[in-house]
This record gives sequence, C-alpha cells and structure tokens, in this order.
Amino acid sequence: MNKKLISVAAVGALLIGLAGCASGGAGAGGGAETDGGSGPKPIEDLVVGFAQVGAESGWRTANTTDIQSAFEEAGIELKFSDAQQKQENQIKAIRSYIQQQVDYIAFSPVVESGWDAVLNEAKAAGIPVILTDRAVDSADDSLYESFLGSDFVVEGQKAGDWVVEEFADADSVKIIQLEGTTGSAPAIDRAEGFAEVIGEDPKFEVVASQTGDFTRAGGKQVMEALLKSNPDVDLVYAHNDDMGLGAIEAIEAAGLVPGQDIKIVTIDAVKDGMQALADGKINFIVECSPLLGAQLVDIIKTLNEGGSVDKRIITEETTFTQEQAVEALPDRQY
Ligand code: GZL
Repeated sequence: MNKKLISVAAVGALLIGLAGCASGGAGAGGGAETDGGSGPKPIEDLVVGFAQVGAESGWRTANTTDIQSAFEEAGIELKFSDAQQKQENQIKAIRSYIQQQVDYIAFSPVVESGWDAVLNEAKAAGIPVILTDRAVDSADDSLYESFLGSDFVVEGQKAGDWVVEEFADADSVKIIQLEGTTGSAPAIDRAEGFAEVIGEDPKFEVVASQTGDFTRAGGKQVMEALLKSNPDVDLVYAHNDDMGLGAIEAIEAAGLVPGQDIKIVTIDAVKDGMQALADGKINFIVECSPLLGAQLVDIIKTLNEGGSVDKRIITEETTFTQEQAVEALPDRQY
C-alpha cells in the first residue's frame, strides 16, 4: 500500500513541476525566479500593467507622462488605466491585468487600505507587483516587490520646519490645512509630519483642516468656506500645489493678498506651483518628484533578470524658496 501511495505522489509532484515550468510564459510571473527558472524574458516581450490613480493634479499628469515615456523608451509594452481617483476602478484594472496574464503590475494606490484581496490574487497568479508613489497599509509585504516613492512624513516635516522659522517672531499663528485625498498615504503622512513639528509650540493652531482631494477646484471650494469662518488665518498648509493654487483664487476673491496677508506653503513643486512661488503668491514649496518612470523600468528589468530589489526605494527631492523658484523655473521638466 505505502509503495503505491508514494509512486502516485511522485507522479503528482512531477506533473505540478512540469506545469510550473510550462507556464513560464507571459503572465506566469515576470521574474526569472517565478517562471520555473526559464531565465529572463526578452525585454521586447515583457508586458506591464499600470493602474494610475487618475488625472487630479499637475503632479499626476507629470507622473503619467514620465512613466509612459520611460516604458516607450525601454521598448516595454505598457497597458495603462486611469481610475478617476476611485479605488474600485483601480482594483478592476488590476484584475484585468491578471486576466491578461501581464508579466508585472505597477500601481499608485489611491488610498492605503483595501488591497490585500486583489494583491493576493496577483500573487497567486505569479505576477509581481510594484507600488509607485503611494503605499498600502497591508501587514503582508510579500504582496509587493518594492515601494518606490517619496517619504511623505519627511515632506510634512520640511513644511513644518519652514513654518517654525518663518513665524519665529509671531506670538500666535492660525493655520488652515488643506488635506489631500482622505485615506491616502500622502494625506495621512504629510499631516503627521507637519503636526509633529508645529506641535512642539502651542502658538501654532490648526484652526481648520479639510480635504480638497488634491484638486485645484477642491482647494478653492474648501478655502472659500474655511476663510469665511476663519478670516484672521495667518497661513495655509496645502498638501499639494494644486490645492494651494485653488486657495490663492479664494484668497484673492476675498480681497486679500496671497503670500502676504495669508502665507501659503505647499508640496509638489510642479510648474504652476513654482510660477506662483516665483510670483510671491506661495511662500515655500517642498518638492515631491513625479519622475518615477526610469526607476520603475529599472526595477522591472532587475526582476526580469532574476535579481532582487529593495523593498523601499525613496526618491530624492528638495525644497524651494521664492528666490530659488525664479532660478529653477526655466529648467523645470514638469
Ligand atoms: C504624491 C502624490 C500626490 C501629489 C498630488 O506622491 O501621490 O498625488 O502630491 C497628487 O499632487 O495628486
């Protein structure tokens, strides 16, 4: 009896092994290590699915353009989807890429939570996933190969450091905070980093904090309302340039001078934001680079060759004063 069971098991194991090797084609996982060791695929045969957040801001548009041109330059096919800032659309897109058996999936999670199910489906299909720009809050980091993007807590801290210095001689500072998309990593972390720094001095008071969903229209609408109920506000901290630009419109509509009557600090450093900074309507910008395309291509090439990549890759970025914006504007890529 025992001999018979062992031989059946052995045959079974052999069949599974063969199936594993045979499915080494497109979609059975991109990296050499996930396709039964058949080695790297030719670059020109790779197919990557990218599920983008949307087109909500100048940053996002620049991020999309950069990713699409990086893949075109690398000669790698990129399937691209725009989720219009809806998580269910991103999940649908990822499921579609799994069905199409792409070699890799990359995406920027619109919010941190709710990804484990679909990421486990990608894992079961042997398709490696790379996070770009934003993080997920999953406890299981085997669900993705790498998270490439900025440290948003540090960005919030940099904004806070500037505020502490700018208002060193003030006795009290009333702040309106325009938050990014509710539940998104940048909104959560930029608020955390900023609060950590200004929280050390009780003279700083966030009198109101509300999401403008990273859009210019959202920033304007929220600022109009909050300015009515907080006419003596000193500073606006906007989680991105686009909401800061919307706040400028609201401040000017109220007959006040942005950058003087009410100071503004934002994050991103996209062209329109840098122009407003150079014009004196914004006072300080913390850079958040959208140029992730080349690094994403490198990650995929490394995995395809059976190499390993760091679980967390943090992008380099800086800050800009009004003077620095005047200098930097002519050379800005986005
Ligand atoms: C940050 C990115 C944010 C930008 C916004 O990496 O996720 O989303 O700061 C964009 O402009 O909408």
